[in-house]
Amino acid sequence: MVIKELDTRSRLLRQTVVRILAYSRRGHVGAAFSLIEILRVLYDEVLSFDAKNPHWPGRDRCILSKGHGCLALYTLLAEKGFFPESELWKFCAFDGLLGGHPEHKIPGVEASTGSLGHGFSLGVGMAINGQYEKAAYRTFVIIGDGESNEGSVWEAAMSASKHHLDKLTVIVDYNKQQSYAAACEVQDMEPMADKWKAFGFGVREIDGHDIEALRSAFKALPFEPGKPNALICHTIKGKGASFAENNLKWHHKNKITDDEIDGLLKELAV
Ligand SMILES: Cc1ncc(C[n+]2csc(CCOP(=O)(O)OP(=O)(O)O)c2C)c(N)n1
Repeated sequence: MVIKELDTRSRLLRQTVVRILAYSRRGHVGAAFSLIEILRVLYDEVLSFDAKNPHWPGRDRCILSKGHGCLALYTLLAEKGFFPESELWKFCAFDGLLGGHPEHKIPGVEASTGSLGHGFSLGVGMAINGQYEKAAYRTFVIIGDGESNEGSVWEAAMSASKHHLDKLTVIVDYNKQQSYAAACEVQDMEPMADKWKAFGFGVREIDGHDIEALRSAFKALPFEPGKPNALICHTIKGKGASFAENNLKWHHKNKITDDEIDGLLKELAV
């Protein structure tokens, strides 16, 4: 799988994440950088939403189940106007809106996540509700490959397939890393695509940093009418900063230094 060079927009979004870090000095950098293109294409081109009316009933639902990647989500939500940009600079501050994991009270956040393995079940519930109400909205849930070790993910998958939830899409941020080891060493999820197929999903695999591939995958939904969708995105944890890529030390950072901030910004220069 060829991972393409990052374009200007992707670099600028990552720069915003780094500017947040310059205030907070902490955060899950690798998990956020892995996700930027997935969230960017969703919020720029795919999701229906009204940032000034976040609970609009017709909105598409989008849940970041791997909630520790929230620096990427907050960057997009602020840019779209769900809350003032100034909140970004108070990430994890006592007087700020944005904590280290997404909370439902934050405009644009559909579900509180961070305890891995729950977001997909919540999304299945929302999709069942949409089906029951014959609503047009779609539901998207982003999970991690490490998160997929949780049995609850697969209970949700069985239920999604039983109910033929073809307006539901699970997006797997498949960066092959966990918090403190390679995903295959902790609990290998291969064969990933075959697992989702066996659970009754229509499946597509793409490079999760390739904007065109993401666009065309979302346009192709549902992959197989009558089946829920699994979009497996091959990604790189820490994508965009060479020293952070696939480097477990960048899963979560405490006490980020000025030199580290400068190093990140240098690599993300446009
Ligand atoms: C139920 C639960 N167990 C453990 C953790 C601790 N934890 C936080 S991130 C993480 C790794 C997750 O890996 P993955 O889903 O692949 O996400 P990545 O950071 O690689 O994008 C773990 C185990 C947690 N948040 N929730």
